[in-house]
Amino acid sequence: MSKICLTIAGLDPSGGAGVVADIKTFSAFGCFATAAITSVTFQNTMGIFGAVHQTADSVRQQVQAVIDDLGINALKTGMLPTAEIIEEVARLVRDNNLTNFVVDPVVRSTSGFDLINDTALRSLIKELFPLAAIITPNVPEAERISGVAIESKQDISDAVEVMRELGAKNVLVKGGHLNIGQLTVDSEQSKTETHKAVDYLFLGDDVFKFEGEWHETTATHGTGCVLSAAIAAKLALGKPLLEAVQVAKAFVNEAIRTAPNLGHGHSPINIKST
Ligand code: PXL
Repeated sequence: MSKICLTIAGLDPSGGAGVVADIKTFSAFGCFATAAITSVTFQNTMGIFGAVHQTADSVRQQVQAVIDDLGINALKTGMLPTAEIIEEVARLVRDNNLTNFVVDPVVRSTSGFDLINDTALRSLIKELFPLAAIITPNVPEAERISGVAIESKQDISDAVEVMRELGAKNVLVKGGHLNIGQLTVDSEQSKTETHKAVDYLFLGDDVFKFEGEWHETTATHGTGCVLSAAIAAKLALGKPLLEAVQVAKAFVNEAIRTAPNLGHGHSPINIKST
């Protein structure tokens, strides 16, 4: 029997981020994809030009229809633009005892468009953090949520401590934006600077470090969406959180490495079956 995954997120009509990216990711992992749309955005690889948000009632009816018929093995949230939608999602998760819940605390698009307002962000923290199996902020998101300016590993730990005080259980901080320069000495004894994309997973009392290769690329549109969807898919398949994150990280790395370079801005990444 297929495992059912649900994404509750925005529509990016150009297909790189939001529910389209999530659906492709769920399918790539062999799960059956379902989707509820929180906002119709107008965008392409160059930027976001506007959005029309759904009402809380629209989101409730979309999600409830899926729950009542198919059931859900795992879900993720992406763009949740209003406090009303967030409160409704929290009610749906609580009332239906939904588990394997991944919260991607989407704040801003790669191109700099605000995808949530301050009131809604406060509500997302209060309502959804305690319900989530894991939250997956990138560095700018972790900074905005925690109020900690992040420049080092210690800053990340401090930010995670604040996020845990705010109700988060497990936290994956995506360090792609951190760009930690590391001086290494190559075979010719000349110094070259290399970058690593380092993510930290705070899982219970443990911290796991994931070092991915750093891709000097602008093809990063939708990476956060795909990562959180991949984690949800593995949880739906019954895998533990650590394995889910490991596999999801490798999946995104490969998708960035083989990105198709479409459009004139930030290309989408290459979501394909494993
Ligand atoms: O990656 C954040 C994100 C989430 N959801 C939607 C988006 C974006 C970024 O562009 O468009 C719909």
